Amino acid sequence: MRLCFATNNLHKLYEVQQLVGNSFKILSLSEIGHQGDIPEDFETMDENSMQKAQFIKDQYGIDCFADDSGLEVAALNGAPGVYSARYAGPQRNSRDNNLKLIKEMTGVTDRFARFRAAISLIIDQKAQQFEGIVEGHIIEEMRGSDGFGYDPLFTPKGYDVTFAEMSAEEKNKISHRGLAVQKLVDYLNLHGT
Ligand code: ITT
Repeated sequence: MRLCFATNNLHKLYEVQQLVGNSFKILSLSEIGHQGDIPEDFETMDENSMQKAQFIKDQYGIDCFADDSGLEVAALNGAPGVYSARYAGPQRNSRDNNLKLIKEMTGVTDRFARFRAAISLIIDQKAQQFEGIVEGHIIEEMRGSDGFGYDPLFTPKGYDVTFAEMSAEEKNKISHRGLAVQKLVDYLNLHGT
């Protein structure tokens, strides 16, 4: 079986390819000939991930899935949340985003945060959604060089290391995306696709 992963984020693509292994073949957007942005106009991850999957399904007629994800920080009332990619501005730069988060969290004692991933799948004219959440804390300075996005500032609950100090395999075992993709794989196995 072949499914397109409707993402322009190559880090997400890499993580999901590692997770899925040989269960099914993932087609990237470049492999199906898509270039450019995919609209994400809503204010929830569930709606945005469905919009991304539906956009590719409508344009190319191919079964696909999409991930919309982000970091929700309790002391910031859930920000950056659905705006995680563009927290510090439309340049969508991870370093700028991390520096802004460090600044917003200066002097804040409640460091609780969670990553959330919403995956939408469109297959055989049916839509399904899968969620993954990982809880943890925001540290004061960036640590580690693996991963992407806010990984250098996030320590998952029960760990001293950040996601950026873990291998992709270690991160995938406990991450929001890892948990959501596991549900996606289980669904596909159960439905014999
Ligand atoms: P696509 O929409 O093309 O998939 P994107 O990067 O724009 O790529 P999102 O709109 O879902 O994806 O934004 C997700 C942002 O949330 C991402 O750019 C990071 O800033 C952050 N994020 C999500 N998952 C993360 C993870 O596993 N580690 C670190 N940061 C993450």
